[in-house]
Amino acid sequence: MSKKALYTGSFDPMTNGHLDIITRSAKMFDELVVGVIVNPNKHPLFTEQERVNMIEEVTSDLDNVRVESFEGLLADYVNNNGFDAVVRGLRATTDFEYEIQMAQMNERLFNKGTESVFLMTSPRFSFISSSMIKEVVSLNGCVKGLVPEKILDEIVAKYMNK
Ligand code: COD
Repeated sequence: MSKKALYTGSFDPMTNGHLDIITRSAKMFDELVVGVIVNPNKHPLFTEQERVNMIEEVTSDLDNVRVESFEGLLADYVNNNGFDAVVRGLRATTDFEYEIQMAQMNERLFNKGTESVFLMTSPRFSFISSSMIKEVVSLNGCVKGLVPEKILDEIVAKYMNK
């Protein structure tokens, strides 16, 4: 039976750490949906559409990957769309503490035994986070090699237009 997974995040903006998790999990499942979460209480730098477009551009060569965005409870989206697994990435013990809480809460909320699946970060990407990228770019630092080449200019331009 074909297996369908969801990789969720804020992706504000997408980094090479995210791309690595997407590429690796796309090999593990028949279908991978990258789910951009829209939280009305947060104020992301990039709009929902910009985040979706950037991920679509970068993953256009991965045939079994598509990008969606959604608002509200992750478990509702998972239950309504019948995912077999939710993929998350782990970098450090700080990620672990948050992720185990979220996985255990979701275990109660998921309907049909959807599994949370964790992939360890690749060492070369372990220090990368969206917030670190934004801080460096805002101070005119170079993030080449840390975000996908195709969206580097768009990320830098965001701060030039501010
Ligand atoms: N290497 C490997 N993995 C990475 C890297 C990297 N360099 N950078 C990020 N990741 C992983 C993160 O650990 C995470 O698993 C994923 O990629 C996405 O990361 P972010 O930073 O874009 O997104 P988060 O972690 O801020 O997203 C949090 C959510 C928005 C997904 C979460 O808050 C949520 O699910 N909200 C929905 C509301 C809800 O259902 N709440 C109840 C949860 S129980």
